[in-house]
Amino acid sequence: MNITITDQLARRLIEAGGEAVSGQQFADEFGISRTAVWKHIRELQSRGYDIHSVKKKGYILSGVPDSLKPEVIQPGLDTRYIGRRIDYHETVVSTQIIAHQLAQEGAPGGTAVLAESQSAGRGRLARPWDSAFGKGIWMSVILRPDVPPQKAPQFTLVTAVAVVRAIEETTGLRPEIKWPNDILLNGRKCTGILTELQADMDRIHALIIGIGLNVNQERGDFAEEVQGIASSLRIGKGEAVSRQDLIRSIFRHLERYTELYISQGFTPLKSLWEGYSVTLGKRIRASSPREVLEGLAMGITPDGVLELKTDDGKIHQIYSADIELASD
Ligand code: BT5
Repeated sequence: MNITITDQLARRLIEAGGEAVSGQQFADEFGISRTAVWKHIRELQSRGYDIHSVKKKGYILSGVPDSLKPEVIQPGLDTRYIGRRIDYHETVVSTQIIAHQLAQEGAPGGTAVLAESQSAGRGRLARPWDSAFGKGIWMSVILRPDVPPQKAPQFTLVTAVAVVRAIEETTGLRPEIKWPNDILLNGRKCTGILTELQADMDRIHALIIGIGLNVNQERGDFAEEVQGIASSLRIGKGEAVSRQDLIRSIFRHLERYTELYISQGFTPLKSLWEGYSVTLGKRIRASSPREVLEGLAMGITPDGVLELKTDDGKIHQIYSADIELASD
């Protein structure tokens, strides 16, 4: 990944936190002339950076574009590894596909693939994921936890907790989790999580965690098929939400909760997860390609498996399904 001087200059300005940086300082740091500095500044302005120059002081940054480029996301990011490498694209088929390729090529754990839009974003069972340009967070994070493959499904639940916490922190909204991979806002889906695996029988090589988060869509921005079931943070809050703040917060919470899960197992996360659940204690219908079961959602096991009690008193362990609240 090539970081241009223009991008490095942008990063430097963001890190200056609103303080002026003189043209001479830039020229010295980057080994270029002051005229060249000025040209890079012009380039940044044309990309939407709000930069003005103050006589005898230098350049001051007072606004960044609504972009997910690494030079905008990474300043101020306080994670150890998640988001330290960002692979940014305007349009991709699916960030999952790119993340799988990067993982196979040996990309380090924590690498995040981000796109402004996806032409064929996907959900579970290859269902389509609507990914409007510039309106959401369409991203795939590569993790390389040293745990056996049986522990992979719980990463969906761990990620759900991380994303909910990040939404709360950034917007003050209070989303809920629908087992296993949906996050809801006022009963409508605002986030879907897709956990995929590269593994052999006893070892995970890479987990590819896909997160699709509707941030700034208005109702009309959604594809017709999902308009009746989808929501966005903007719709919930009534104002635009910063995708940049949200991504940094997701990275931070994801790192913290995955570390907790790896070191202490699911138990410390279980009660957190339960606090956000809309599923537990309700009568639900769980559909999987194999069967449809209806009954009471009793709880989740320490492994994150859903326990459902059917009317004959039998308790079923459900590993993956689509859940609807059943009308009794
Ligand atoms: C999911 O699947 O919810 C997982 C979605 C993961 C998407 C991310 S985006 C970044 C990364 N790259 C990818 O290609 N994928 C991941 P599932 O539980 O199967 O739900 C899919 C269903 O959600 C669809 O059949 C629609 O009904 C609905 N849906 C599609 N787009 C939506 C949207 N933007 N908002 C809300 N619901 C949507």
